[in-house]
Amino acid sequence: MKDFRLYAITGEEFHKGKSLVEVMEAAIIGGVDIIQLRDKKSSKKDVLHKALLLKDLTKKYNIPLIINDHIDVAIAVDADGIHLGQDDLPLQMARKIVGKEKIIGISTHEIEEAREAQLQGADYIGVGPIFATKSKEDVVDPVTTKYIEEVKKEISIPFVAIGGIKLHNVDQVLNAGATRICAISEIVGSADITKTCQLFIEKINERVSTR
Ligand code: 3NM
Repeated sequence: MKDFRLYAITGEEFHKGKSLVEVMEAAIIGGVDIIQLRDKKSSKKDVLHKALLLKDLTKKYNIPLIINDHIDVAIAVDADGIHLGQDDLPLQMARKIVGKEKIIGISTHEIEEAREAQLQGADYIGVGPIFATKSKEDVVDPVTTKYIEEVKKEISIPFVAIGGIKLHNVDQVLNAGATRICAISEIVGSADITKTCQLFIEKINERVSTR
């Protein structure tokens, strides 16, 4: 897959009245280069509707659209990939359904899960939650930046740090060796989404170019 730096996941509970497309477009303009539709509450029909809107948007800006969990929706709208948690369909089964061309991302919370995801052919892994987060239900305790260091040492597929990452603490995440950042609330809940993303990108570029 094409590399990315800033990954935004939808979180409509933070949108403050703005539309899904408005929020995600502001993020893309600010430098987000991959987006994920994550909706654990809506009906399948509503998720499909949102996926179609985001498919148009990501096509316009030529960036990948990833769908969380709903493999059928991902196929129906010809999204670029899917993202799965540890309790979703196992990677090998998902791969049978979506084929080799689609991106598959897996959430991992410990090194054993990261190893397994790599072994099974994940295209990237999520590494988190680095800090405490209220954006995900039943989330495990923060894994801290130590987990980034472990992954950095052992895992060769791309990884993206996630969970409680804000402009004020992203330096810690980058210092630990992450080169890709993912956020929900700090991006979609921001009063100035484009500016927030630009500041994230500046910080990522500062660190990553010196590595
Ligand atoms: N997955 P925020 S943490 C969706 O650790 C998600 O796998 C996580 O939201 C993981 O940026 C998380 O608002 C929530 O903390 C991220």
